[in-house]
Amino acid sequence: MILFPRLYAILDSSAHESTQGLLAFADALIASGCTLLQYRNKGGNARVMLEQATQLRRLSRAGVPTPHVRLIMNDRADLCVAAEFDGVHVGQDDLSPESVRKIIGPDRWLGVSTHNPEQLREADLTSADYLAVGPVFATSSKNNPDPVVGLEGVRRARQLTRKPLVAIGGINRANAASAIEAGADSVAVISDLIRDPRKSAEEFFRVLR
Ligand code: 3NM
Repeated sequence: MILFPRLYAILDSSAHESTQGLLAFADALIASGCTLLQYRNKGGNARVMLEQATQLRRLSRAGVPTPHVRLIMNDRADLCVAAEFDGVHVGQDDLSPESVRKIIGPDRWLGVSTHNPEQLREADLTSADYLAVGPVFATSSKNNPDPVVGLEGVRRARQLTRKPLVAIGGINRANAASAIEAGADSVAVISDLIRDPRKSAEEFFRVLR
């Protein structure tokens, strides 16, 4: 069983105007102690993705000897390997967990998004290292989100798996603790980190202790 960080920061390329902005955002998160970051780029230009991912990898290895920073690639197993990332996160419409596992090998992390108990049960049977459940609350960061599952959805998910469970969707500093109390091991966040990542991450760590 892996020790899962409480805060899972998502770097969504659409929230940043430039690669420099994205890197500065990642730098601030790492400086505040964030050790698990996902690179998400639904724009889908593979060359841009690989370039940004490679720079993120370089950044995460530079500077002061911080604890190992894990970088997870959204959707793309090929780019995960190419950019020397630590794992892949897939949704229900991406490559299957087993196909991804063949590409990334046994050691990298594999995460799977689920939106209802049936999907969670199915994902629990795969080699996924962690499962996500959401959207817990309303979110404006995802196109066509599934119906909100609420804290009840987190509680239910907790009963269905022993894998690390990540709550996602509309999580902010005010409600993060409730997601953990409902059984999540970690919260994944886009919006509530964007304005002031350092301050926000520090506050997340405070409420998630
Ligand atoms: N996946 P925010 S909700 C990327 O339900 C993503 O699987 C979701 O962004 C799911 O923290 C979501 O801004 C968006 O709500 C999370």
